[in-house]
Amino acid sequence: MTDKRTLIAAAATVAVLAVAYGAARRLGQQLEAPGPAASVAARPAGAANEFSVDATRLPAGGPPTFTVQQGESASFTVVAPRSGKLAVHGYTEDMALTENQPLRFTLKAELSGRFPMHIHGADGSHTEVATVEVIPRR
Ligand SMILES: [Cu+2]
Repeated sequence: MTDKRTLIAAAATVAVLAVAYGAARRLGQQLEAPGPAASVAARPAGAANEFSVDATRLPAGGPPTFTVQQGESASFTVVAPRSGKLAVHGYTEDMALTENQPLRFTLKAELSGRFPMHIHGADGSHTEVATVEVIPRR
């Protein structure tokens, strides 16, 4: 190796080490920097909005109410005692429903208010199985 090449190699090594040292210092400062503790515990929007109702055995107190904050999404699973259609009036079109087969769907809670979830049975029955309550944004 010539002296010139040795010099270039040494300069390159110094440059790489300088960049690595700077990066390590910055990383160390980030790790030590105190952050707001609350942000760690913050719940991601919509994370807990999963609801299910087994309409083959509704609770004695009546159909459940599922509460969602306006702007969030919610997922639902419904098991029905009869085939037909399921609708959340004000939110969804009729969705095909097969007896004892879970129907899963998601909606984005854009409108606030109370919205009945009905089974429109193929036998002509009309049964409320839940209410979706969307709490208005403040
Ligand atoms: Cu209806």
